[in-house]
Parts: sequence; C-alpha cells; structure tokens
Amino acid sequence: MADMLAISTAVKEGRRKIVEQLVNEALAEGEKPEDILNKGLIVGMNELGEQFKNGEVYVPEVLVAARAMKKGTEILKPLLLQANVQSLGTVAIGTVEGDLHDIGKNLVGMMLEGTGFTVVDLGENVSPDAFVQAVRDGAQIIGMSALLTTTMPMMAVTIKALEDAGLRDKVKVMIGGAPITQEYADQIGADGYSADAASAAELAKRLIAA
Ligand code: B12
Repeated sequence: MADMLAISTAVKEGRRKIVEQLVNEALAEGEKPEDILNKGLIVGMNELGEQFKNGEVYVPEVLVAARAMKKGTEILKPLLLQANVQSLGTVAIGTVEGDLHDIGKNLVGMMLEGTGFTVVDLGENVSPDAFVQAVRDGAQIIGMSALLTTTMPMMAVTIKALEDAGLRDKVKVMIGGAPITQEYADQIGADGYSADAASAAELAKRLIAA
C-alpha cells in the first residue's frame, strides 16, 4: 500500500527528493495519479497552509514545500493528461496581478489539459491587459486565480477591462482560488466559479457548451 501520509508529510517538510521517491513508488504500486495528487500532495500543502495561518511556520518553509509539491506534480502531469485528438477549446489561465501563488492555477491548467482543452498559461501576476490580449489571441475562456483577499478585486478589474475592450460577450470567465466564492463570482459578473481543479474542468466543459 502506498503511504499517502508519508507523501503529505514530505510535502509539508519540503523534502523534494523524498516526495519524488515516494510518488514514484506509489505509481509503481499501481496507485492512481489522481489519488496521489488529492490524498497525498494537496493534503500536505493544505495542512501546511493551516500551520502558516496559525503562525507555526513562515514563508521560507512554505516556499520549500511548494517546490517539493511541484516536483510531485511534474511526475504526475504526463499521467494525468490523456491523449485527446480534438481540442475542446482554448482556455487562457493565469494568477491575477499582484498575486504570485501558482500551485492551484497550475493544477487547474493540468486538469483542463487532461480533459481535452488547449491551455495557454499566462503565468502569475497577470495584468488585466494581458488577459484581454489572450482573448484577442483566441481564448474562448479565461480562468483567473487569486489566493489573496487583496488581489481578488483584480478579477473585477479584468472583467471591466474585457467590457471596455468590447470583448466581454466573446469570452467566458471562470474564477477560483481559496478566498473565492460563488457569491463573489456572481457579484463581479463572472460566468463560473469552482472550488477545485476537477470541478474546474467540468465547469469549463459546461461554459464552452453554453
Ligand atoms: C504556498 C503558499 C505561498 C507560496 C506560493 C508558492 C507558489 N508558487 O504558489 C509563497 C511562499 C510564495 C506565498 C507567499 C505569500 N502568501 Co501565501 N500561501 C500559500 C499557501 C500555504 C498554500 C496555497 C496553495 O498552493 N494551496 C494548494 C492549492 C492546490 O490550492 P489552491 O491554490 O486553493 O487552488 C485550488 C482551488 O482554489 C482551485 N483554484 C485555484 N485557482 C483557480 C482558478 C480557477 C479558474 C478555478 C476555476 C479554480 C481555481 O483549484 C485549485 C486546485 O484544487 C496558502 C494557504 C492556503 N490555505 O491557501 C497561503 C496564503 C494564500 N498566503 C497568504 C499570504 C498572506 C502570503 C504573503 C502575503 C505572505 C507574505 N507576508 O509575504 C505572500 C504573498 C505573495 C504574493 N504577492 O502573491 C495568505 C493569504 C491571506 C489572505 N486572506 O489574503 C494564505 C491564505 C495563508 C494564510 N492563511 O495566512 N504563499
């Protein structure tokens, strides 16, 4: 049996090599990549998030853990992507201006690709203009991520920029990140919100069909 607790602990402790080793072992034992991600890597990062909130750990520890998490997701990524012949559509995804958190955004991008979307990753600290340009370049959906209450308002600013550019009716906007809620999505006029990467892919499918 693969040890999910050991994987989550290794992420929390920022042990990149151990994460790599344990993830490879779990795969060799036949554990599903989705389970390794959801029951191992993400659990570790969420627990560390709680400790960070309570002032038990600080930014350097979180950074080291984020790198360990990245190592794990790099191994899983090719396995989570299934070969899809025809693209379901193009999603441009990014973390909003002022915000550097990219782990959740990367997972959402990975799930979208796995579902069959073409994903344009705009990166972190993405300006409203860069989102607007992505729509001009052909994105049918934009996905915005924000992890800070101070950067959430950039989502509304970006939607306003799309309106000002006359592009709002040409694109669906979906948003997410730990502080985001459905209520907030409704308030700023986004087309959809989802709480995690798996439901984000389902949401994108609904939005493209609409
Ligand atoms: C890792 C981390 C960091 C790392 C980021 C590394 C990286 N490369 O991303 C570092 C150390 C750099 C960092 C820095 C800071 N951080 Co920080 N960080 C976190 C932490 C611990 C985990 C975030 C994470 O990766 N979670 C795991 C992923 C998988 O979850 P997720 O991001 O929520 O994503 C999921 C969903 O939300 C959803 N989703 C996400 N995006 C999208 C997008 C779409 C379109 C959809 C549909 C869904 C979706 O799907 C994802 C997968 O399931 C959180 C704590 C927490 N509980 O969130 C704090 C947290 C977000 N950070 C916080 C703070 C305060 C900071 C700093 C200001 C600290 C400082 N004093 O410098 C800086 C800000 C830097 C900046 N300008 O962005 C606070 C924010 C508080 C607030 N209310 O605003 C938090 C909540 C910690 C806390 N409780 O105090 N941080």
